[in-house]
Amino acid sequence: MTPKTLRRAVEALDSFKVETPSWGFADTGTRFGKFFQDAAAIDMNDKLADAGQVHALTGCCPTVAVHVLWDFVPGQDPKKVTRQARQHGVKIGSINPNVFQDQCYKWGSFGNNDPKVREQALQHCFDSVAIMKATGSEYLSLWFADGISYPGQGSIRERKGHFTECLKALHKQLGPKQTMLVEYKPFEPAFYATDIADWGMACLLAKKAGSRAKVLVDTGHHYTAQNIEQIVAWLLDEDMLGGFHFNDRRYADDDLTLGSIDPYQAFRIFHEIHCFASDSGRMPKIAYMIDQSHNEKSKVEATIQTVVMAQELYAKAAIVDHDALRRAQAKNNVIDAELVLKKAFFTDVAPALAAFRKRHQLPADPLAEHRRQGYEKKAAADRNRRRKAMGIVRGGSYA
Ligand code: PSV
Ligand code: MN
Repeated sequence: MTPKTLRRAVEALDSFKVETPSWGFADTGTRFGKFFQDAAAIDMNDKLADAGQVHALTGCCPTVAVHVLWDFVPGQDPKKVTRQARQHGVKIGSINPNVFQDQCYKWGSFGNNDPKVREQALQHCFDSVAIMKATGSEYLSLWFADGISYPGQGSIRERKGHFTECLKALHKQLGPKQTMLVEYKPFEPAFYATDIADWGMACLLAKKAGSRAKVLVDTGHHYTAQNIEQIVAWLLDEDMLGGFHFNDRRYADDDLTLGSIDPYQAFRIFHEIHCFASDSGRMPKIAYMIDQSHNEKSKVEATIQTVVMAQELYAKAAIVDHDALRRAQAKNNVIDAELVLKKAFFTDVAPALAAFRKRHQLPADPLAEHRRQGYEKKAAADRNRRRKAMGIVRGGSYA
């Protein structure tokens, strides 16, 4: 790296934060079964401890995304959770309402044709805004499992109307510093017409809801050949990009570690953001989050691996020579323009990561340090002992 690119990359790393998901530390599975890990978090305190460990080692994950029904059992005091988070050196980040697992949502939540169910879903989201206020969270992150699985099953336009009304009502509850993120997904669990299937639908709904509603791009929620960075560029240009859920995929919403399949794609996404910042003179406010649930990899290790990969790709994208790119583009010099991107992508940014870690008194190799500390072994022993004391028996089929 040159002194100039080194400085640019370290500056970029200084401002880059990525949120970890509480659900990424707990036992999880596929719809065919669950495989348990001894070190998996049992409760909220464990999840926050794991998130704290990732932040302590990487210095870039100060907040934790929480899922309301998975993390906040009814009657639980959000202030207590906020205190627990602080004890583990992190803060509560995005609040994710859960309007998809209760039996009443069989036919949808905001898209349901029963006004009582829509009301129930709205009330849950209002309660989630109250949790935001109690925990000091800035983001309400909305994902809906709504949709229909067969042609003719429901009125697509009527469902769109219900979504518009509910999102508008929800937006009215937000405080001036709170943002509502609308996530889209083309498939699963509905398989014919998901109500918010793509970025265009999410963008239209967010615009109708109000100025504090933005789009959330989950990198796993696209068709295989889709050009995600183009979507990102359009959303940036419309001032509608609010956040990301990072993961990698080969086929569908596979929840693979970021960069494990296509690191160049994540680089190209980050490049669009840095390029927008360089053209407009302002770095947009974007909530970067991870949305991965690992079954085969150790959860904390996989999270550290993801964070380090995100930092690396973000730093590479930060050193793209925008002037050279513009010059090549102006002359329609396709090869040179492409090579500007390739040059940054293939630059070894290890010196920038080392400088960032040194400057923040972080371990030189977060994963190696995590292993050296024996965190996982200790967590497994403690959590197994507590499971035994609580009479939690795991095993068998999907639980
Ligand atoms: C849905 O697939 C999703 O991406 C949503 O963001 C959920 O909140 C999350 O996964 C749960 O893992
Ligand atoms: Mn997601």
